[in-house]
Amino acid sequence: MGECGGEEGRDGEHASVERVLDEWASCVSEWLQEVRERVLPFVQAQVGAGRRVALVTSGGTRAPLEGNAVRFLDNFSTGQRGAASVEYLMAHGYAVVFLYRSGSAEAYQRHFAAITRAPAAALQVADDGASLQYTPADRKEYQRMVVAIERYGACVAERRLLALPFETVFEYLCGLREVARALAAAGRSAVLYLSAAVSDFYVPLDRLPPHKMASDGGPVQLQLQPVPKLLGRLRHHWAPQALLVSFKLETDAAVLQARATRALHRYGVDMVVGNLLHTRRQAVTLYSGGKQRILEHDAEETELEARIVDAVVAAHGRHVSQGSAR
Ligand code: 9Z3
Repeated sequence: MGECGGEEGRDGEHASVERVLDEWASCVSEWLQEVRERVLPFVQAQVGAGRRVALVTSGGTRAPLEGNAVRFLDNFSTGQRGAASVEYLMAHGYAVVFLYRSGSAEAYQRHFAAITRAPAAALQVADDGASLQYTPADRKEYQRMVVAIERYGACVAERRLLALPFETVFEYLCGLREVARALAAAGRSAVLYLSAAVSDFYVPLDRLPPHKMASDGGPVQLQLQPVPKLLGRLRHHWAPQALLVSFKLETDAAVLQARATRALHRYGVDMVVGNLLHTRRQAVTLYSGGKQRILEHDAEETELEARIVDAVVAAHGRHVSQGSAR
């Protein structure tokens, strides 16, 4: 998967990365304008209130294969990691910008799914006709939902969560630049927590067939372009003072080790959270400052994301105090 992305390797690529993003930005201008209008006042309000602010990216990106797209190149991710992490960051007092793939898991609301999955017998229209009664089958699930509803209500009232849904890899990368630049105002109080699963490849917009590709003309050949690498832009240009936490997903443990270490050294990432596709719910490895630490899911009641967020918040505390000691 893409390095959401890495440092541009050669001189002169900086300008070309920005040019590619500018081109995409003009294609998603309405969406981006809305992001801009919402994110700037949000960040200013949080900085004014003296809060730490996190950007959490979540879910998979999608790249269209046609102009009027019926087919897409999509990245696997349920959004569970990102959505859960938002909740734990909020519990630590952070304000959060949640840039997530529409339709993937949402912070707090993921716990309400018990209602939509409930059998008809568990749902009844109340006597007043204006509300629903829900009889839970699973007590623990119900309690988690009640807590989530209360916390969701509190974070809406406190205006500490800004949720921005995206669809395509173009929206994601342009949105990432926009939000990161806005977060620069928070200096070292900002965290970039990049758990979205980002496509490595896309078909350039001017090479997309305008209409649905015919299936009766034999094999179709696709030429995929690599997605520009953005970690270097984030680190050195867009939000240089923020704590930068990137995620790495691989299917081979040796490759994971090599690529996670490379992201630290080559791109100046503060922490890499490494995981393997099939064990990502059981364990992650944290790589930071030449050290490695394995976090395991060891208690039924505690999500692994709570432990990841604890480690990130501790690292962020050190990051903030190193800044004030300068
Ligand atoms: C991750 O590694 C996330 O932990 C998962 C979470 C996507 C595995 P779920 O959403 O899964 O809970 O189902 N995210 C980063 C994936 C990615 O694309 N990483 C890039 C890479 O590996 C770096 S940005 O090259």
